Amino acid sequence: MADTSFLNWPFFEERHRTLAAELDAWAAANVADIDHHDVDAACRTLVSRLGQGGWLKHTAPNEDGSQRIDVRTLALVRETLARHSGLADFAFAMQGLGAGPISLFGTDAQKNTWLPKTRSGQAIAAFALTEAASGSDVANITTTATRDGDGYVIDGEKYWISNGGIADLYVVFARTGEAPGARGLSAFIVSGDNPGLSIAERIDVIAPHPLGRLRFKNCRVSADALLSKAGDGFKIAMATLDVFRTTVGAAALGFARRAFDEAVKRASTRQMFGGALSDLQMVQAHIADMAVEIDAAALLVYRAAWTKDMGAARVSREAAMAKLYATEAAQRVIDTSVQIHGGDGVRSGHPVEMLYRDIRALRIYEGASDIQKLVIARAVLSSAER
Ligand code: COS
Repeated sequence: MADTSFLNWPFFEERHRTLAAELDAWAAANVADIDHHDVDAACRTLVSRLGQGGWLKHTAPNEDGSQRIDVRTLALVRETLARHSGLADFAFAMQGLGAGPISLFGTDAQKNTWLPKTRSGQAIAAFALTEAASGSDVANITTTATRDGDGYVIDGEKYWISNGGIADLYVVFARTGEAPGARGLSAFIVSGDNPGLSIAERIDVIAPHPLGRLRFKNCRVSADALLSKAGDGFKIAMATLDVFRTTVGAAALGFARRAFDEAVKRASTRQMFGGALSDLQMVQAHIADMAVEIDAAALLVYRAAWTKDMGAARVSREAAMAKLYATEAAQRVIDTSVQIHGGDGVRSGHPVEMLYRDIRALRIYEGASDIQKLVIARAVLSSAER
């Protein structure tokens, strides 16, 4: 098992330490045997196992409102799953992100309809925000939702939607036009079997997972599919990302820890120049750099998670710092681990080769690194103005 001394930091409680140990043992027994050749089937199996194992309950509060989302728990689960399997982390994360707007903004009826199913693994969730021309620029969304009788009709396309093609529910962001730009968007819950929703394209990427382009054509939803109020869509998206961006940093941290463990194992056992690779000071320097970056990333991730759990209304700055640093640092750590492994590091199917492919998208999705810098700079400048 990876270094767990960080669990003694003051950000954590005993329940977090217990959960991390139990999940590590569960993941070791439940994710390694899954065949990844059919990613849709693999994801369905993972969601089902994660539900049966009781882990998905952490992605959404209970229907009676007795439990809030605990961001430290979400982050620990993602970090732990990511050490074992990128796809297991993906399956868990998307249940959280897809159901996140319902957990945070849904009515009791909306929560009662969907959250028991996403928590148990009976329904797969997706977050449909991005479009071809509005990945980073959310205020530029062109998909429309037009009022029609007592409901809405959605028309347009959504691009790069994780779980697109296998999800049972999509939270869809569309322009309702209360005002130009960010203030004219709304969020809707759309069932995967809505006849107005189709999959226009499935997309293959370097770390395969279910991903698609969605087409909405005369897609009718009732008024009770609307989350919060018309015009609140942008804030719903940002508030959801405030929670989940921290957990992207946590997943990157899990990838980095695995790459680090593999590098240390390799450096200690590989014989070269009459001794172990780890006897060489240049290799020791790499190991020191990796160790520092991992601890720095963990501090930022769990600082952001703890701040949110302590009741902060907004953690945009902290979450952006956590995601930016942890994903960029993980890329460097994994690249160094590949280097320490030599040829084996680029052999298809080797753990560090898989990590090298797994990490790249994390610097792009849920707000590219450049966007995180924008969020951080805006927060700093606006507090300097005050
Ligand atoms: N929580 C609540 N409200 C928020 C918020 C948050 N985290 N962030 C912004 N808002 C509010 C602002 O306060 C503002 O409200 P008022 O109009 O009442 O003042 C409104 O939302 C618009 O905010 P802003 O002016 O910052 O919007 P911009 O269009 O400039 O966009 C960025 C800001 C670029 C930061 C935003 O579009 C973004 O995060 N983009 C990346 C999106 C992303 O992660 N895409 C990936 C999709 S998921 S794979």
